[in-house]
Amino acid sequence: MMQRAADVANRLLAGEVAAGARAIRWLDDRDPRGPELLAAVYPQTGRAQVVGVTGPPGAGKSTLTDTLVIEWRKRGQRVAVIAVDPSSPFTGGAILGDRVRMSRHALDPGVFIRSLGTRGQAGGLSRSTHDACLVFDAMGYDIILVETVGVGQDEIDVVNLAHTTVIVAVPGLGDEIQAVKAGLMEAGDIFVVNKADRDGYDATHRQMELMLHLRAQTVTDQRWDVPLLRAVAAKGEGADAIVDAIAAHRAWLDDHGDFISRSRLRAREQVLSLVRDALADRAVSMSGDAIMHRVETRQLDPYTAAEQIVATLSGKSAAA
Ligand SMILES: Nc1nc2c(ncn2[C@@H]2O[C@H](COP(=O)(O)OP(=O)(O)OP(=O)(O)O)[C@@H](O)[C@H]2O)c(=O)[nH]1
Ligand SMILES: [Mg+2]
Repeated sequence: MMQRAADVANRLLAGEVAAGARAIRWLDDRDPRGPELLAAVYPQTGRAQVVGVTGPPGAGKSTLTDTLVIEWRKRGQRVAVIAVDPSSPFTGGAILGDRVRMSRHALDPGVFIRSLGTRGQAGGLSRSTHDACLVFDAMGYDIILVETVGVGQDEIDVVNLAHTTVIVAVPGLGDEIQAVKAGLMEAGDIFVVNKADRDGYDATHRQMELMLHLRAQTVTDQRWDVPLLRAVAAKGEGADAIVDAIAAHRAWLDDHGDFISRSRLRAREQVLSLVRDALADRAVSMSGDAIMHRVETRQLDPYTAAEQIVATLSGKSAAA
C-alpha cells in the first residue's frame, strides 16, 4: 500500500521511530512525499537543541557522543545522533566500532542514530543533514547531536547548523591538525580535551587555555564564558560535566535570544542552499550544456558564461 505523506507526518509528530526512518528515506530518495511531509511538520519544529561535535579524525568524537547519550538518557532526555560522513577515508575503520558502540541503544526509542555520507558533495554538511535535523526536531527529540570530522569545510558548516558547537581536541596532535583554525576557535562554544589519560594532556590543556584566553581578548561582545573540559571518553569520564555545559549553553542562548537567532540563521542557510542547488540544476538543464561546452573549449570565459546563464534564467522566470 502506498503510504501517504500526511499519515507519516502524523505518526512522525507522535514520535514513531519507523515514521522517522521513512521520512528520511523519502528525503534521501528525492521522493516528492519528502518535501510534502516536511511542509506538514515544519511548524512543529524549532524546539530541539542542535549540538555539533567536531574535531580531528580519531579524537574520540563517537566514543564521547556515546557517553553523552548515556548521560542524557539518565536525565530523561531524548537524543538523536547524526554521524556525518563516517565513510571518509580518514574514518573508514571506525564505522564498525561506531555500530558496536551504538548498538546498545538499538532498543531504546529515546535514541535515534543515523549515519549520513557526504559523498559527491563538494564539502559541507549534506542537504540530508538539514533534512534529518528537521525530522528529528518534529519527532520531539530534545537534543540532536551532529558529529562531523573537522578536516575540511564540514566543521565550519556544522557551526551554521548547530546551536551549540563542541570542539574535541586531543593530546599529541600538532597545531596544524588540531581543531584550532581561527574560524573554528571562534565558533566553539565548549572545548573538550579528550584522551586525558594520554601523555601530553597537560601541555595540550595549557595550549587550549592560552588560545581561549587570546580569543576572549579579541572577540568583542563575548558574553558566554567558554568552558574547557577534560574527558576520557573511553572510560565514560567527563560526560556529566559536558552535558551540564551543553545545558548551561542552552539556558544562556534562551536568556539572550540567541537560540532564536541561531535557529533563524540555520533556516536561512537551508533555504539559500536549496535555492543554489535548484538554480544550478535549472541553469545547466536550460542553457548550461552549450555554454559549458564553449567554456571548456575556451571560446568563452567563466564570468561571461555565468552572466549569460543567469540572464537566461531571469529572462525565463520573469516570463513564467
Ligand atoms: N586512550 C583513550 N582512547 C580513546 C579515548 N576516547 C576514545 N578513544 C579511542 O580512540 C579511537 C577513536 O575513537 P572514535 O570515537 O572512533 O573517534 P572519532 O573522533 O569518532 O573518529 P572518526 O569519526 O573516525 O574521526 C578508538 O580506538 C577509541 O577507543 C580516551 O579517552 N582515551
Ligand atoms: Mg566518529
